[in-house]
This record gives sequence, C-alpha cells and structure tokens, in this order.
Amino acid sequence: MLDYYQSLELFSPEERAIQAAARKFLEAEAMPYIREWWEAGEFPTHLIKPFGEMGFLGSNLPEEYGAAGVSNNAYGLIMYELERVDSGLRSFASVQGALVMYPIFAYGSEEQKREFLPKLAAGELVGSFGLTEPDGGSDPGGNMKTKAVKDGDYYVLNGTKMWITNGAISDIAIVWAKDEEGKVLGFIVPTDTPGFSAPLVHHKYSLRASVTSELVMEDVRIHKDYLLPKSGSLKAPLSCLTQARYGIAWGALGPLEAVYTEALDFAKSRVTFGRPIAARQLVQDKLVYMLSEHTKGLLLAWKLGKMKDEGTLKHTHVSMAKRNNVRVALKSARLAREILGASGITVEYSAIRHMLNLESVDTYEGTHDIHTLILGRDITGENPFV
Ligand code: TGC
Ligand code: FAD
Repeated sequence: MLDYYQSLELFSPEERAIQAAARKFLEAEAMPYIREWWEAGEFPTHLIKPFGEMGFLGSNLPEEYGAAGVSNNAYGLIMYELERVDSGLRSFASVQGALVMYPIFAYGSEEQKREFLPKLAAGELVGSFGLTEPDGGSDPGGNMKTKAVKDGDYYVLNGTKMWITNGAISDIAIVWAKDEEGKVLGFIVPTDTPGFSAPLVHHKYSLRASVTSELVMEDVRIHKDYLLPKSGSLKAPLSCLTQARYGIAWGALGPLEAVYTEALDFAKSRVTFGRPIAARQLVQDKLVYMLSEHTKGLLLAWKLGKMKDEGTLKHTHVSMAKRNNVRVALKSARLAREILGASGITVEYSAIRHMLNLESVDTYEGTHDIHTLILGRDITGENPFV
C-alpha cells in the first residue's frame, strides 16, 4: 500500500493483515479483469459470494449477525482496496453494508436482523437502497414523492426511485417513503413483490462496472412486518448516508494510489527531449500533489475511523472527509491522465476509468457542494438550505 508517512504504523497488526489479505484476493480475482468488465458495462456478480467469504460485506457490524465485526479502520481499508480496483466494486460493498445492512441493524426489529443480516453478510442476498427520486437527490426530504399508505396489515407503496446502485440485481430494496402524515418510513421490499420493477440505467460513461437502476413501485403491498419499526423521520436515511460516506472517504484513496503509481511509472520511462518526463518540474509538481493528498487523506480517514470507534464522530466530520478525499482523488486522476498523454485516453491505463468513476463518486452520497454547505452550516450556524 502506498504509505509515504508510514501511516500504517498507526494501524493494529490485525487491521494490516486484513488490508493485505484484501489486496491479495483482489489482485488475483478482480484486477486482471476489471478493464474488460468496465468496457462491457458488467458488474462481476460471480464475486458477490467470495466477497461475503472474505468478510467484505458490512464488516464493521457485529459478529452476532454474521458480519466480521472488525474495527472501523479495518472496514475502511477494505473499502480502499475494493476501490483501488474500481469504484464499482466499492459501491457494491458500500450499498450492501452501509445502506442495506446498517439500516436493518439500526432501525430494524430483532426478527428482521436475524432474518436478513447473516444472508446479506454472506452475499447470499443482495440489497439496494432507494432514497433519491427523479426530481432530485440533494433534497431527499423535500423531493420525496414515494408514498406508503396503510391498508390493514399492509402498506401500499407507489413511487419511483432513481440512480439506484445494485437495483436490478437486488433481492431486497430498502425503500424510503412518506406516510399519510408525511413521516419518512423505511421498508424492506422483496424485489419479487408484484408491482415492483427495476429498469436498468443504460449509456453510463461512469461506474460502468456497477449496476444502476430505477426502482418503480406500482401498488406494491408490503406487510407491516417489513416496515423498519425504528424509522420515522428523515434522520433515519440520513444516518445511513453517514455510514456510506465514511466508506467513500476511505475508498477514494484507493484510486488515488492507483493513478499516482501508474503516472509515476509512466513518467520514469517516458523520454522526451532526451530525458524522462519525470525529470521535468511540471511533471514532478503533479506527482507531488497526488502523493501529498494521498498522505493527508489517509491521516484524515484514520482519525475518522478512530472517532467512529470511540463514538465521538459527527456526521459533519464525515462530510469533510468525503468531500475532501473524493475531490483530491478526482483531481489526481485527471492529472495522471494528463501525464499519460494520449495513452491516458484509453482504458489500457486505469486513469481515465478512475477519473470517470470518480465523477459519480463526487456526486453521489451528497455532492461536493452539498457537503460544502453542510460544513458551512455547522461552522457558521447559518442554514443555507432554507
Ligand atoms: P436536516 O435538517 O439537515 O436533517 C434532519 C435531521 O437529520 C440529522 N442529520 C443527520 N443525521 C445523521 N447523519 C447525517 N448525515 C445527517 N444529516 C442530517 C439532522 O441533525 C436533523 O436531526 P434533528 O434531530 O435536528 O431532526 O435535513 P435537511 O432536509 O435540511 O437535509 C439537508 C441535507 C443536505 C443535509 C441532506 O438532505 C443531504 O444530506 N442531502 C444529500 C443527499 C444524499 O447524500 N443522498 C445520497 C443518496 S444514497 C447514494 O447516493 C448512494 S451512492 C451508492 C454508493 O455508495 O455506491
Ligand atoms: P440535484 O440534487 O438535482 O443537484 C444538481 C446540482 O445542483 C448539483 O451540482 C448540486 O450540487 C447542486 N445543488 C443542489 N442543491 C443545491 C443548493 N441548495 N445549493 C447549491 N447547489 C445545489 N441514490 C440512492 O438513493 N441510492 C443509490 O444507490 C444511488 N446510487 C447512485 C449511483 C450513481 C452512479 C449515481 C450517479 C447516483 C446515485 N444515487 C443514488 C443518487 C445520488 O445520491 C444523487 O445523484 C445525488 O444525491 C445528487 O442528486 P441529483 O443527481 O438529483 O442532483
């Protein structure tokens, strides 16, 4: 792992072993093939169960529900390694762990936890998370049109969710809907329920090795046992986003390492005007930017994980790290692409693939600008969202 400040010394031997095992597995099973999957627009579904066996799914949740029960920094290192291969792999694991297992863990009944969490941790079931709607994702409370109307022992769901990761391959979807009083409720929706469909989003130039779908619900009848009983306000889905954003703050450093290493190797071997381009100050400036941002980002993520373990983490801390680490990774991917010259426009190298993926990562889970405003609100006490 790229580690200019020897920051890995901050991690426990167990955490370092988890990182090394994840890298070994992914180097063998995913790295050699990712370019083909990305070009073909395919998510490698055959890796879902192996991800479960490796403990990649919801690994920071407790062992009693089948998860690996590792520290938050070990979880972060797994996200890093997955995204070093491709943001699509980390997205799959983020959604499964932070946006499907976590809401069941935090807002579900004991029966729901026992029924779903072990199977989700093992990769025997796949989940998706439907919050964003076609009218816009930044204001999920204001834009939520999906309705849940009580009918005896059932809720009847109607509405459409948009841009949903894992949608078409999911067995269950965590769907957020407003009841007749406007309360935000979470439901576990089995995707084979009549009236539910998940049409694919096609023609993506980003996150091509990831499944993105709509979730369409037309009179979908869900038994009240599948309501998340502890949900009831927007705070519930927003708290799940904090978990996913935490993983993204870590994950984005993976592609940063990948594009830095690739650009450095290229710069050392590419000769112009009689010398390697690595000898030129303009090129060195770009490489130094990438390495500095990776080093700072890693320290930020490590501290975030410590605060999460200790219970002192605020969601605004997570916003700062997600906003920062994704944007520096995106800028680094663009710089790496530039260093590679014409070679950088093909997927032969990873820079343009990571760059295009990171455009999505910069947008989802709260856009860069929305996180700026979340932090601005926190430090000034002035609300920019009204
Ligand atoms: P606001 O008044 O800010 O919040 C309502 C209540 O919730 C609390 N809260 C949070 N709690 C935990 N974690 C968070 N991140 C929280 N954000 C807010 C807040 O303190 C308040 O609590 P209380 O006790 O006072 O009631 O609500 P708002 O409507 O003004 O929200 C504004 C805003 C911008 C913060 C929020 O809506 C937002 O975060 N927008 C961005 C939406 C977003 O990130 N969507 C992501 C969808 S999922 C996705 O993209 C998956 S990508 C797939 C992948 O990872 O691969
Ligand atoms: P909008 O909210 O319409 O915003 C458009 C632009 O306006 C942005 O630049 C934004 O920053 C800016 N803007 C908005 N409000 C303000 C403001 N008040 N002040 C200044 N600027 C503002 N969602 C899910 O629920 N589940 C998923 O699994 C999921 N997966 C995704 C996968 C991919 C590949 C992508 C691209 C998106 C995914 N999303 C998912 C949706 C994602 O969360 C939203 O795209 C994101 O929240 C932004 O919403 P939007 O795209 O509708 O943009």
